[in-house]
Amino acid sequence: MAKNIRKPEEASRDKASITLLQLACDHEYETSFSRADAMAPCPIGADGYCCKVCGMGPCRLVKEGQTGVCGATRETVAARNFARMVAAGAAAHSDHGRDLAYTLLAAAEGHAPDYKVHDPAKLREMALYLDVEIDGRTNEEIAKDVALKSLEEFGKPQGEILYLKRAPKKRQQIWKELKISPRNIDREIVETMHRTNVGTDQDYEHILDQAMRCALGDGWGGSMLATDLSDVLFGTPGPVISEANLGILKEDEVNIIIHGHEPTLSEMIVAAAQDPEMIEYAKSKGAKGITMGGICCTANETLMREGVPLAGNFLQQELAILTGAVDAMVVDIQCIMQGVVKLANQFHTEIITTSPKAKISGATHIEFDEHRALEIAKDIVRRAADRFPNRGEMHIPEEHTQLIPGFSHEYITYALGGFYRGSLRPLNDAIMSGRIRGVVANIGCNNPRICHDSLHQYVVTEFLKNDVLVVETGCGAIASAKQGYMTPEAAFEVAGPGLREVCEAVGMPPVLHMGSCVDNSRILTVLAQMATEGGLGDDISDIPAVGMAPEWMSEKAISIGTYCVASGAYVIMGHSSPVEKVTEVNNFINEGWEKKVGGRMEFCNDGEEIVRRSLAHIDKKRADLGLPVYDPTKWGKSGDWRIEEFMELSLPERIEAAYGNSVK
Ligand code: NFS
Repeated sequence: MAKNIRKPEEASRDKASITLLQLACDHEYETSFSRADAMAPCPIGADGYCCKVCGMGPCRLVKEGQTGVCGATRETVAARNFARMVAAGAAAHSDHGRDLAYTLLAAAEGHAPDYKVHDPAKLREMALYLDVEIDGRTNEEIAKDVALKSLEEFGKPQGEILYLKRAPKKRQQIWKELKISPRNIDREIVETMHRTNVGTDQDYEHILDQAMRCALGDGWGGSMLATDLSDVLFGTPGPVISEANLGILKEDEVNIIIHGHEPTLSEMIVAAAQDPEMIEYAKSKGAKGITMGGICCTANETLMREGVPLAGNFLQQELAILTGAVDAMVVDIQCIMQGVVKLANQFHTEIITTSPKAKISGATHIEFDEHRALEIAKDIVRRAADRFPNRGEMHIPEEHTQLIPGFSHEYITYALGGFYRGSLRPLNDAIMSGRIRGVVANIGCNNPRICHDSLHQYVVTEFLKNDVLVVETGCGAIASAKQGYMTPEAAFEVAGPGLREVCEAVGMPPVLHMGSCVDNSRILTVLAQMATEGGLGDDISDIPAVGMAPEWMSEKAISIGTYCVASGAYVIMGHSSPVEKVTEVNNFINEGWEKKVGGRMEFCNDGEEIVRRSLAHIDKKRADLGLPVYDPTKWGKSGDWRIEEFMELSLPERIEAAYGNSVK
């Protein structure tokens, strides 16, 4: 048994999770929290000193100046390990994008009757970037070519990724000069693996430049295509009302959790669960209906488009099973803990794997086939209903919070500028005037080495108080949703005076949910548009903005962080650095990269310090742009939120409050 077992309230900040962690302690159920307590991280690997790229090792470079059997230095080893993390993360995001392109192709060719083009406007926008002819052609004809062109982006023999031209001109020039413009998505991943193979690229700076090129192929390639293709197939998100946290599960309904990343099957399960025939079937098993809930980025995908409630983020996948109320957990790819199967065996829950790429020993495998998607989805829903009568004791937590997600970049420009002149101008103006001090993109995972949701919740609260607009994706977004920060009302309660005025004028929450982790490409698009809109410089690196993944755990987060840096952003990763102890490499990814691309990556696990560094960066960028010094006392004197207070005043006092001049 581990010596340092954390109490539930030390392991999570989320009340629903704390309740279930107490249950796990009482009944000795194993979770990622208890496994993390029981096993300290390997110190050699954690410091970046472990090399296992060949059979002469693994080499443990624990002494200063020590090299591997081949002579590789600590710097080479740490840079190789880092670059391989980027390659794995980029591969995961991008392969997800590729599958969506195949789905669009099948739909366009009539082989996948359950899918169609949902957003023809987005399809046409994609066509423009991918050089696909649109005049006089049907949606299906365009969709077929868009799918084929998208697939070419993964392996075309010549040229560069076409979406790079969505970046500001200056940024494209920087990439060109540094020779880090990705040529195609797969090639940069393969080349990173090649160069980090034993005896190949052995100059840490050169390896890390390739890591940036590989990551750019993710951000401006695989992920951006994944986002666009999902929008084309399932619709570009706009605001919807939904709820977050495990309290969305229902005692008297069949509860199905969809978990993983791809929207392809989960969208079908959502459709199947609404089918009257399926609802009748659930009733025949004694349930009153069917409830769907999402975990991880599948949750974000179906939330953004269909309003499917968020059951929780990464660290809540096992906790969902502990409720005893989940009849089936349907998973596809990425961020699915193998531990869910062992735990589910102690409950009535069935774990169903669906991806041809991902099986888990002990789980039921029902392979997804896009050609008969709805039929498979209905089978899965029936299986879940069949489990309903087997339920034992249930422990559904009370917590569930309202939220309004759906902030695609298209919707943000519409909300700010209207239908006919959609624009980011009001956002740039608000930043220029100082009403909004800057923007933070808070993204990424949970990590059981960190008190669950604690850093997400702390930093976001502080940013809002300091008039920083927060945009979010992934599990960070789910943390804020559970905290109640994704309703317009939250602006009245937490936001500083300037940000509150903007949120009130637009009717938007102070924290904008922009989707899943591949949808960080939406954030790149917003930043690129802000840079070209005018007034905030002419490149992403000029904007008073910071990106962060304070509770990161996945290699995907390292890829995201790296492409944000290569795009010019200051990025703070929380938790620990995989290269922290290798000073040269650690310095290179902040100072070295800053000299090259204007962005830098730092690792910091102290919430206060993350906030301090972020605000200092935002204020410095404001000063560099010649913008007024941030002064919260200038704002907050207008707005509907003051009406009640206003109505209690006498007429002269009202005039004074409104116009600032005294009337006697
Ligand atoms: Ni992103 Fe999504 Fe969550 Fe982290 Fe995993 S779900 S792709 S990797 S854990 S945010």
